[in-house]
Amino acid sequence: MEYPEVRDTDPELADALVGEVDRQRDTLAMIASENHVSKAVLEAQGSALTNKYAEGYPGKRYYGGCEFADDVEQLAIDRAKELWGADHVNVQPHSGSQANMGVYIAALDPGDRILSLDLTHGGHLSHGHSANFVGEHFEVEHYEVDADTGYIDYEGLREKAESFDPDMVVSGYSAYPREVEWERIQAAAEAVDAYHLADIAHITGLVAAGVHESPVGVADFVTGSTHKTIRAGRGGMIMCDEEFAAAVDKAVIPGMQGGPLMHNIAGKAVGFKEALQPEFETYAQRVVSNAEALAETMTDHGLDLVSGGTDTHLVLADLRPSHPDTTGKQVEEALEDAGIVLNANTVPGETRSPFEPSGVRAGTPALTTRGFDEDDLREVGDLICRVVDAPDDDAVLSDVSDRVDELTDAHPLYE
Ligand code: DSN
Repeated sequence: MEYPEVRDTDPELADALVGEVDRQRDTLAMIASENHVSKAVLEAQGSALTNKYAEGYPGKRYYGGCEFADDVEQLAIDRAKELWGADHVNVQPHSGSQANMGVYIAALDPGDRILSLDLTHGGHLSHGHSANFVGEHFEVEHYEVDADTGYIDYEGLREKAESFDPDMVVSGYSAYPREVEWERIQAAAEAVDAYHLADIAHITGLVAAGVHESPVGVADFVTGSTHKTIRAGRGGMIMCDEEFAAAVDKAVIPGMQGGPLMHNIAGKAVGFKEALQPEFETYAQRVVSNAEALAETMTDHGLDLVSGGTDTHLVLADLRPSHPDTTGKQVEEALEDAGIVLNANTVPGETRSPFEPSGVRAGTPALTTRGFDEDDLREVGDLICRVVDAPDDDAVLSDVSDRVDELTDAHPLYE
């Protein structure tokens, strides 16, 4: 990946592109929302479709010259339907947040009420944080995880739904390590005549592979991003029953977007085809077993994991019980120095600022793509714990960095 054309015209930019490929090759990508897409997905995203405007939908465009754009979008739609079993799929949202925006536009009026998980308990900005457009345009109330178990407090959710009387309940999370009980949330939403939006951004791949229960056919709307565990082109998508299809399509365009990013939709189509192959199920199972191995190692080392472990692709460690004087940010920065890239994260009952939170979140989708197995993840867990114990110890960071070099060499990327 040398980008010779870019180097010819813009060497400065080429340095950054090559630098990023090398960074990904030489470090362990453990940000739970990241993955390494295939070269085929990269190629599709870099195609001439970036030049094409195609407002509308396959067969009903506002512009001419859309025959190949139609083919590409239809392939993405058909493959998504097969992967997730949805009646209707819109693959045009530019991101997971915009997929959520599309659903709010389709189903709600400004000022309506949304009940969603608190951000510090694992939710997402686009589920109604006060600094987000959702918090500004809707009345938002939050449910939480149970303080003792770290699992969603389903009973508390049901009670909040009864007292708050929301128009929509949002489920699906960004930093929640456990299987979600979609049916219970659906029942709570139905009891107060609210819609249910399940945002499976993080677990699209796990759901497609049958490794996590699917909310499709349970919730009224299911949204997702397409580049996390599903490992396709970057962006978002909305799934729903036929009864909401017209409203969703109208919400996406003209409701909130103009021209779809056809090159990204091509990347989505390619990644979806890859995910339809039998190997993808094995991949998704390994993502989870690798996360379990990581969780066990961190727990054995004395770290406190929210909910005590994981059923998914991520772990969330609360540093306060074991390392009260160490923040997630310190750990994130020290680990990055040693070549392990994860993120500081707020934890349920957070007592610090979101800029210097008390937890760290780590995920296994990208390492699993590189071929890391459970033994590797046990070793990576050990390396992480060594840094958590001594984030300021240069000798430790240097040791860990050497071992990261060996691990990345043993699992090459984008050869
Ligand atoms: N930024 C993503 C994450 O890390 O969870 C969600 O949008």
